[in-house]
Amino acid sequence: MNQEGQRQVRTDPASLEIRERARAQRIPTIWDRYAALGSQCRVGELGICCTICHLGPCNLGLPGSKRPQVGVCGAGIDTVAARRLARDIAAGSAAHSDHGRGVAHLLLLAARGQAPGYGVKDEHKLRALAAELGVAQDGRLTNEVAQDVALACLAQFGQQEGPVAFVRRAPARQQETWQRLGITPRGIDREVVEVMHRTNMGVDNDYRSIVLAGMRSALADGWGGSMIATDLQDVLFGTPRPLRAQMNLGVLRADQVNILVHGHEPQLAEAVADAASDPELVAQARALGASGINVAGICCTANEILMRRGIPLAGNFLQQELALVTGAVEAFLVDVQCIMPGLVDVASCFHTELIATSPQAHFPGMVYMELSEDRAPEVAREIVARAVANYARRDHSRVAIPEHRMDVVAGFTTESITHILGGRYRGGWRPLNDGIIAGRIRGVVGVVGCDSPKHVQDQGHLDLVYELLARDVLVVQTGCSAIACGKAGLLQPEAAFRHAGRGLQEICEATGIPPVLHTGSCVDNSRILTACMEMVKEGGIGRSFDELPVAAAAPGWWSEKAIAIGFYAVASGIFTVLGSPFNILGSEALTRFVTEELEELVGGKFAFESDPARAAQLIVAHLDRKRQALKLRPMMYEAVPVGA
Ligand code: MSK
Repeated sequence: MNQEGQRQVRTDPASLEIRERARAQRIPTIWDRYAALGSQCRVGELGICCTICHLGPCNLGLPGSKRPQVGVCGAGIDTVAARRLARDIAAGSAAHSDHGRGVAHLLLLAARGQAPGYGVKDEHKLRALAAELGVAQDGRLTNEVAQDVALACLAQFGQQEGPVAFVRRAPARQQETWQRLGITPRGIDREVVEVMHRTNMGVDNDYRSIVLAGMRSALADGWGGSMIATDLQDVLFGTPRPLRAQMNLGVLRADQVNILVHGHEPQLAEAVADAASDPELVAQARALGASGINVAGICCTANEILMRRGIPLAGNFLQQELALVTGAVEAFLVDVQCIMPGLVDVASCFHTELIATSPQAHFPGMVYMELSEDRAPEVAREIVARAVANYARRDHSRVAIPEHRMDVVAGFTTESITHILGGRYRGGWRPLNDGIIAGRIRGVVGVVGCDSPKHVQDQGHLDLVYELLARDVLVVQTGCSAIACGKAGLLQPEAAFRHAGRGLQEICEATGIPPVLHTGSCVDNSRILTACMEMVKEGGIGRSFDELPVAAAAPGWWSEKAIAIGFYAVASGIFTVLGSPFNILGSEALTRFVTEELEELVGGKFAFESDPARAAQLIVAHLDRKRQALKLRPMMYEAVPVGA
C-alpha cells in the first residue's frame, strides 16, 4: 500500500469491528453516551459558570448579552474562567503526583521488607538518584539507600521552602525565569493546596496571578510528582529498554484465559504478570480447556508493562469497553485514573469479572480486592485464580476477537536513547543534535495525551504525526497517543521509510530507531523533559528549552492531567498545540494570556487547533523560527508543504 493509501486507514479497524458488534448487540459504549447527551453545555465550555461557592452557581452572560457579566460576589468572567482553569491544573497535578507518592511509599515499604514481591530492580538508577538527592551511599546496603531515597522523595510532597529537588535538573535559564516570576515549585502538595486556596471566593481575583499559581502547581507535577513516579518506577520495576511487542485488540487470545489490567500504576500489573506465570495456575487454566493465561493491558498501566516486560497492549482509552465486547475477557482489573464507570454496564452483558484494586477508586458493580502492598503477591494470585475459574463461564459462541494487532518497538527512555545514539560506553545525544544542526531533522515534537469520542478515533494523532514525519520532525510519544500510533504501525523502524522525510529517514537508518519513539505512560512525559535537558546539555541547539527547536501537541486531550502536562510544558518554555481549547473562551483576556502573552513571560504558549494539517503548520513554523534564531543551516532536503 502506498503512503496515501495507508493514510486513509485512519481509524482503528479493530475498534470499528467491535463497535459494530456492540451496536448489533445493543450494548451502549462511550460513543452512544456521547451522542445521547446531544449538544454539551455551552456555558461550561466557555468557562462562564462559577460553582466555586454556594452564592451561586452563577451562570454569567458574555459581553453584549442580556445576562449579567458578574456573579453574586462581583467576580467577572476573567476571574471565573481562570479559577476553573487553575483548579483543573491542580486536579491534574494532584492525580499524577499522588501516583508518584504511591510509588515512593512502595519503595519505602519494599526497602523495609514490608512489601513482599517488590524490590529494587535498577540499582544503578537508585544510586544515581541517591547522589542527586544527597543520600549517603558509602558502605550502605541497597535497601538502606533505597529507604533514604524514598524518604527524600516523600519529603518533596510536604516541603515548605526551597525548590522541589528535581527542579535543579532544568536549564539555568528556565530556573531563573521561574524564580523571577515566583513560580518555582516548593512542596508538591503545597502548590496544589495553594491553588485550591487562592481560587476560593474572595481570595485571588487577578486571572494572571491565578494562572501563574496554576503553572507553579503544574511545574510541581512535571518536575516533581510525575518525575518521582517515573524515576522510582524505574528503580522498582527496571528502567525500560526498547523491546518488540504487539498492540491492539487482536492480542487477546481465544484459546487462553484473558486478564486485562487498566489504569496507571504498574504495581498491580507487575504483581498480576508474575502470578499469571505460576505453574499451578497455568495448570488450572489448562484443566479448564484453556491453553494458558494471557495478560494484556489498557491505557497507561499497559504502557508501563509493555515497556518493561513486552506484555501486549490491548488498547487505549476509547477501547476499554470494546475489549469487553470481544466476550473473551475473564477478568478486567483496574487501579486508578481513566477508568470508565460505564465498564460496569458493558461487563454485565458478558461473563467478565471487573475487579477494583485501589482503596482510592471504588466502582459500584465491581468486585473489590485491595492490592495492599503487604500482601500483593497473595492478592494477585487470588485475582488470577478467580480469572481462571471464570473461564468456565465463558460463552465461546460469543467470542469475537478482531485479528488486528500491530508489531511495535516500545520503551525508549532518556537513558536508552543516550545509549542508542552515542553507543553503550560513550553515550550521548550528539547524533541527534548534529542531525538538527545539519538540517536532517527539523526538530523534536512530543505528541501525547488522550483520545476523545468528540473526534474520529485516533485520527487527530495520526494525521498530525504523518504531517510532522514528512517534514523531518522526530516524534516522541506517551499515553494513548503513543498507542494510537502504535496500532497504525508507526512505532516500527520501518515506518521511517514509509512516512518520514529523507533527512529523518537517514537518521533512523543510521541509529535503528523508529521515527516515532514510545516513551511510556502519562507520568513519563517527565522523560520528555529530561530528554530536552540532554539536548540542551549536548549543546549547539539552544541554552534553554525555549530556544530548542522543540514543541508539544495533544490532539485529543480531555483529562485534567493533560491540562497539567500542557501547563508544565508551556511553563518550561515549550510551544504546545492542543486539539481543542480549554473551557475558557468566554474570557478573551484569559484566552489571550495563555495563547499569546505567556510566551513573553515563560518562553512557551498554547495554540488551539483542531485541524491536524494546520496544527502541523503551526508547529513547523515554530520549529523553523527557532532554527533561524539559532542560525542553524536550512533543512537539507525540501519537504512537501504541510497539508499537501
Ligand atoms: S491514559 S490521561 S486517556 S493519555 Fe494515561 Fe490515556 Fe489520557 Fe488517560
